[in-house]
Amino acid sequence: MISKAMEKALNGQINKETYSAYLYFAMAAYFDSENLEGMAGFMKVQAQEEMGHAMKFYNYINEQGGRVTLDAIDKPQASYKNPLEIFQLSLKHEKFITDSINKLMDQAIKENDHATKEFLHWFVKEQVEEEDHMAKIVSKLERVGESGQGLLIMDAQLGSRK
Ligand code: OFO
Repeated sequence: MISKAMEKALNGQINKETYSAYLYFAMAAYFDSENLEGMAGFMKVQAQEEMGHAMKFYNYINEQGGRVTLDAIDKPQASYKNPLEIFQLSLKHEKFITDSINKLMDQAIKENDHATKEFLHWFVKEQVEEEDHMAKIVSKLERVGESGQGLLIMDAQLGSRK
């Protein structure tokens, strides 16, 4: 069993993970409109992973005899300056998610909720990877600068993500 406060907080995370998926789909749509299919493909895979994260919370709440309740999803930004801005925003967003996971962990510790702490460990590790992944892409795109050729190489590289 989880507390009512924990149930509410975990439901809040379902919303954030689903918003993450929506945000990355919006970014994919921008890339598709710019004919950067590799980057679009990368963001589609990312969006699917985020739905997987939302489902982990969904399943955990149910396993713990809680009630899943879904809230409205915010509208994501639709237009962007360039690929660098998109990956900078992605990194910023992942930092926001890390902060949210850390707050859930703080709550689980405060409530002495060992099962939820165990469940959240996967996300603590996942966020280290997510931030590292986005930060590396930002750094490469900064080096690419205005080079069209560099951008196409990055597009091909990012498109190889399965
Ligand atoms: Fe991007 O890790 Fe979930 O939100």
